[in-house]
Amino acid sequence: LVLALMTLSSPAQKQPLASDIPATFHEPKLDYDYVKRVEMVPMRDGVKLYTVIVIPKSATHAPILLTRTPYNAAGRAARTESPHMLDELPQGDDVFVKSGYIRVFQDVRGKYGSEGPYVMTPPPLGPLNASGIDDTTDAYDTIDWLVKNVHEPNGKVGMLGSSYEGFTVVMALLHPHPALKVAAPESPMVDGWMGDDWFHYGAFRQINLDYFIEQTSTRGSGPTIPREGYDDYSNYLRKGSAGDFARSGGLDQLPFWRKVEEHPAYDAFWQGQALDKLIATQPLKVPTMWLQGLWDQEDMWGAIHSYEAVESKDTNNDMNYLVMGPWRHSQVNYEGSSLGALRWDGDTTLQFRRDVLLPFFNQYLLDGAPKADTPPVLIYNTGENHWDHFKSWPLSCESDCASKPEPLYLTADGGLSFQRSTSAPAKFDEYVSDPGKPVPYRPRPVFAGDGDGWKTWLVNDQRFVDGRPDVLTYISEPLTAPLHIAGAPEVNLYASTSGTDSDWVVKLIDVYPDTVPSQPAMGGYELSISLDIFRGRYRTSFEHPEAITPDKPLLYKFGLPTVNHVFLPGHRMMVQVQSSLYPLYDRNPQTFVPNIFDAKPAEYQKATQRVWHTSGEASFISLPVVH
Ligand code: PG9
Repeated sequence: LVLALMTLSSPAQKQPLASDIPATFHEPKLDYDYVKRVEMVPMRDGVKLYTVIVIPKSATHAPILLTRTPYNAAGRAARTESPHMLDELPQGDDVFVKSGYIRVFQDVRGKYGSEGPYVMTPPPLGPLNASGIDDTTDAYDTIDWLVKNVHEPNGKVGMLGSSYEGFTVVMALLHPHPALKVAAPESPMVDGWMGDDWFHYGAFRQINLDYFIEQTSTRGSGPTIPREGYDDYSNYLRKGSAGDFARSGGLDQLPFWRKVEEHPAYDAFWQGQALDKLIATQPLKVPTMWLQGLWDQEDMWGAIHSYEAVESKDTNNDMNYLVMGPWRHSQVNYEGSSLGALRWDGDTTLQFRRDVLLPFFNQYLLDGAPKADTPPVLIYNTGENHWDHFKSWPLSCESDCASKPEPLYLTADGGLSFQRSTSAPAKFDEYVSDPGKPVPYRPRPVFAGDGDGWKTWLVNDQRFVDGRPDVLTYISEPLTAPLHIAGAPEVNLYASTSGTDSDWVVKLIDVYPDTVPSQPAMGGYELSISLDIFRGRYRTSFEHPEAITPDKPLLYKFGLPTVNHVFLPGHRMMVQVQSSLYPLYDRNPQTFVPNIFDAKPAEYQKATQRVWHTSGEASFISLPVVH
């Protein structure tokens, strides 16, 4: 009995709970139609890059399609967890998956799984980079490893990728590996100062401060700058200059932001990494299809300027190709039957990927594939709603084009005319630009998390600012015949400011008829087909900014983004002029200061802005009209 009582009162023997997580777990992948391998691929300096290789199980003698990314190779190769390669890989890979390609994504050095230091879009080897390593050597070493170490391939590699991934394609082209047979830089970041992500003609795209912190505060994906409110228009305004906003988010700890802050002008730092200039120093060695959207809200400069820079060296017309679709940034890899309120004739991105991109890649990569019937230039006609095939581009230019541009004058009565007026009723039109109330670039509230609002802002109905006292509007009579423009319109704005610095924004707009029976909501729509901003201090030199002489009409001459557009009968042409696009671009204080990033609150001053019509100073847009 005593023994029994002792047993009952002693504490129970402890039994640890068995873990529900086994020591190892193997996903049954027998029914998968692909195999995914991860390799750390060694570069010439010993640094290893994280590389995901997705191989169709049916692959024999297959080509490789390579993308080098700062956006997480593992994630890029895992859209869903699916046994089917078509679902697993990004939507835009569809045509390549169906054709049996091996797909490779690789983290650039320093991001996600890759070793080494990360540098934002690192400058090519040369005066700005003495390390012996850049994205050209990394692409070269990667391709070399892939063709030697992946067992199933046919030794041929194609590269493609959009935006930053497009930048890595262009870098690979500077000194391509012999196995790189074809390339498609999609909306590549090429010149961060002139017109891609960071600046446009010197005006800073301050919303990228979030990108700097996301990309460079950590190896993976970092935070964004905390906001006080929902509307970024107010959030940025409250902070002051872009520099103040950056400092409030702790960006002064980030070397890339400090580089940008130290180089607000187009000095050797930016010139030395402008890839359109570098790629044009020698003929292309790899057939290359430059492509971008006609409303590309991030990288509007890179593809078209690179294409134009190398075209004269493409003497046999068989290396340099241009594609411009009716797309937002990177839309080529998604669905393409609409953009904002605009509806296209079918899924334009799939049409392009299936009928143009794939045959082009197949020609160079698939053993025995037929020669593709690739048009040298393929551009969507955004007015008539169809693809146009051209032999060369542009169709209208000052020399070597069948048509010459024509000046479209901003007339004193708020009109537009191809005729220069001999007696203008007023010398100028004027407005007051108040940096305390900048013109929004899209309707407020500007919520940073609203991805769709960002992706479609370039096609917003511009009636949301038309009529503001700080926006000038010039409009033509309704057209009686179609008017085709094909090329880059050029702004020739004779303007004065009462300040000593100023931004000038010019929009070329297609105004729809008052009623559009097929799509009633488009009645009277003001569709911007080309717009840009120019920072006045760079009027005479992008490298050496100068204060503007107050109240003196001066010429501001700059190219607008390329268009292929027909203004249809019944439509009207419109030009709007304003001095801010906020908060996408930081405010010009309108007082000349050494560095706008450091402008003090008292330096932000109202200015009276005038657009001139007098005979020696008649403002016009040079329109690339096609006859
Ligand atoms: N437009 C983005 C980017 C490119 C290059 C540098 C920084 C940002 C992108 O979509 O990748």
